Amino acid sequence: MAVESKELKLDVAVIGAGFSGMYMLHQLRDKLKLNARVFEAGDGVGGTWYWNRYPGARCDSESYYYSYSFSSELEQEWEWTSRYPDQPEILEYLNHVAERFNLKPDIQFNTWIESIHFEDQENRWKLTTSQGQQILAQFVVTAVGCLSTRNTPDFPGLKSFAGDWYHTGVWPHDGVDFSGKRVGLIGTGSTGIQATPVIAAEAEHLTVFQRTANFTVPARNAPLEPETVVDIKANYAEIRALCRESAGGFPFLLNERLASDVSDEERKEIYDALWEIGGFRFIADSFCDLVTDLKANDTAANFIRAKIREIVQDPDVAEKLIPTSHPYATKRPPIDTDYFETFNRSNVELVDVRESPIEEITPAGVRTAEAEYALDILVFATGFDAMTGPLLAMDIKGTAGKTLAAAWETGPRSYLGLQVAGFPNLFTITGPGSPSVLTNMPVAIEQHVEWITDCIAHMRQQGLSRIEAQEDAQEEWVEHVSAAADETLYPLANSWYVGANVPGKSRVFMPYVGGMDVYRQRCHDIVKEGYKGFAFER
Ligand code: NA7
Repeated sequence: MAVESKELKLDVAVIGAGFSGMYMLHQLRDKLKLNARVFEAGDGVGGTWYWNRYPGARCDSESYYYSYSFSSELEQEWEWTSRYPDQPEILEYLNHVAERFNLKPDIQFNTWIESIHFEDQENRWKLTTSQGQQILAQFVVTAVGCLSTRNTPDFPGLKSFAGDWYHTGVWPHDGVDFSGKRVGLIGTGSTGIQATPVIAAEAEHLTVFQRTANFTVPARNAPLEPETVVDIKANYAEIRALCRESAGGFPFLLNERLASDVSDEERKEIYDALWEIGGFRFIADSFCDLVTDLKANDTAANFIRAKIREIVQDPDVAEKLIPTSHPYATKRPPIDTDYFETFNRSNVELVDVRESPIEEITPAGVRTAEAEYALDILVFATGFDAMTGPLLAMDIKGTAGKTLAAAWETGPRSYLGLQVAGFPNLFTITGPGSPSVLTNMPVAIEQHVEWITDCIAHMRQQGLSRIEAQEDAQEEWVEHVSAAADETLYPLANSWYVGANVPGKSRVFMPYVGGMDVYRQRCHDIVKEGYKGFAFER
């Protein structure tokens, strides 16, 4: 690990050592030969996969394409063991990458960046760590992830709880022993849906507190057969090319048929077959209008609702589990292993907190408007202050001392999700306004890292010292991001995509829904047009 020095001068300071920060470091240091260092709050690499160690934590993208594509040696030597990699395996992979590319000596761990202030005259940033260390850098690249600032609802009485409580996003490294315990779990997003069956199998009793019933389809996880691994490795070039060409960064193109193109019977057969295949194929291989046409969406939503009624034995519990508040996939669609089946267990209870809200946490457990639930352990699977949270958690001040918080008072504004006007030489990997969370993340990350690398290389070659997104280009992009969202059903849901999960957050659809393929082309064209929308200075 890099050693802290009092005032450090860098070409580039990178914040965060997850998928993005690690690849960014590799590009800056090993390709451009720049003096770069990564600052990481944790004591290891991995980002999301370092922090989210909750039971059942697993990726929803399949292992063979939820990985870096930049090194064919890496993809040939690494062996994934299951269809969807679990958290320990992804963390092991990321540690392997860090070792293989000798990244750790240039990552400063246990370091929280408190402030990032622009020094206008010098065209450089001054960063301050929580330990008081100061760093001067020409460029700053934030690689802080989209879902890394935890959302812990401020329930009255939490401090009085006599048991132990945990947020899934900062799980103890040596795990939590649920055996013989009465456990409460708040939240039924992707995390709660993954954790529920695993905790239920271990705990004496599990109470799931659900605010919004969620759609989920089976993941159908399984070990990867040796022949499958051989086949994947033989076809990696094609797989990666498909990932780069597709709208979602997946190695399969969206089916182009409409839900109305087929009869009711055929549609049911298609959904039945995809339910068996599992995972995001349910969306990609069914119909292309599920998130743009409410009638089409209803066909998928009603199919899943019927499945819930079929799986869950108690009809009252089934009705509570049936989502009615939003169209399918307009909240991030989870995939699961035995989620609905878990509610057939005698040690699992479902509490609808929309019907009877949580009023307080008591020393003994959780008290809703109707009853008190005695608990030994409370798990918050309550998500994140998504996309803007990790950036606003730092005190970022751009030109004329304007803070990022002020610039984003009414919601995030950026050019391509890569830069913010008024914040020169600051790049935001998978920032709001880019496809990010709507894609297979490593694909979006690699595209941003490579674009930033090329941009800095261009500046060095041309003797340019400052790049800044232009207000008018930013305005146009913000409008485009919002118009693209308005063509879909996404804005109908109270999701973290629009910030609805965090009280008081401006309601803005944050990721770019126009597709990774379209976005990639746009970024490419902008470079071809002489970095249109960006201003440079010598
Ligand atoms: P999510 O998807 O934001 O889910 C959080 C869950 O917690 C969701 O069910 C929320 O209900 C619930 N929640 C949040 N605040 C409260 C309060 N105050 N009371 C009761 N319930 C609450 O986060 P995840 O960690 O599951 O997933 C995040 C992403 O990580 C995921 O989408 C993948 O991309 C990976 P709500 O639906 O808001 O009513």
